[in-house]
Amino acid sequence: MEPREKLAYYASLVQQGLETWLPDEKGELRQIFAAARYSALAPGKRLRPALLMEFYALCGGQAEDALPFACGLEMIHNYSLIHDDLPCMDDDDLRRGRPANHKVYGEAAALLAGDALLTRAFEVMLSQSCPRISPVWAMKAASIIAFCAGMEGMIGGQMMDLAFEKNRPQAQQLEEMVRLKTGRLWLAACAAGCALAGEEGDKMQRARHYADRIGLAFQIQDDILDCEGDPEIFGKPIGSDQAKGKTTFVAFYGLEECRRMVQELTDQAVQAVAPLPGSEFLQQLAQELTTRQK
Ligand code: GRG
Repeated sequence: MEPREKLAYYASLVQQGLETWLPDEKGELRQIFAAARYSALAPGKRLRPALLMEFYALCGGQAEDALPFACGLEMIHNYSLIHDDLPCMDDDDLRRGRPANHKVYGEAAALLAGDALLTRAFEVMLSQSCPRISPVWAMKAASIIAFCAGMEGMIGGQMMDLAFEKNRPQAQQLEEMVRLKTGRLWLAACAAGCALAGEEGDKMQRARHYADRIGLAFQIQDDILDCEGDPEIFGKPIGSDQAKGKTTFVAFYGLEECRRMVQELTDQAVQAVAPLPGSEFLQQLAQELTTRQK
């Protein structure tokens, strides 16, 4: 399968999985399901679940068997976006070109929708896992994902980001914050994919290195797009980081240097997986992220 075709295939699996595990509930629970579905079923790129399934397949698994984990990770990603948009966090009105969750359902429901996605993620990962996946490996993968989403991961990074609104960070602190806040979910995708297949050796090491490099490149590209992207395609206003006084990679290094850094990090990501047979999709995906517009 061509890389683009494969990404579309993975995205379609994720869409089906999310429809199954976040059904259109009627009755008393209609509102919480609707709020969770509004964000989770929105047109995201589904990159993290695609990476999880691809690394699982690269380690010898059947990609479809990892779907509960891929969807769980996507639910966690969506919970973080809902909470990130809240007025007490980044206070954004738009996400993926549509009103943010709290703009449609209100702040209290948005908070609960995020919580609901986080808990549902672990329910799905730990109750739907496939008989071909050893429970020990499933537990390992779930614990990697929990660690990456938690205090030494995404939540810790978000807390650092909030602190940086008062005390401007040094470049190294900014990089560390980004590694945690957004990088750790890339790590979760790549490492959990390997762990589900019982892989702990060379491929796991390469997956971790790949995740680290694309995670940073992705965030720097995000900062570039916040300066010069097309708001229609990017799905939110341009210049919002600057308007909020956020310290970004562009503020430290300038646009030209940031473009160079994205390319360098991408090359390193490609090199990390290039020795692995069947890694063409991963290589191509890393390259495509350098030219992404959304
Ligand atoms: C509030 C607990 C909590 C965490 C928030 C993830 C996060 C931490 C903040 C997101 C801030 C942000 C928008 C960073 C830019 C990088 C990023 C995560 C972009 C969104 O990811 P994509 O482009 O989204 O993969 P799609 O829409 O394709 O799913």
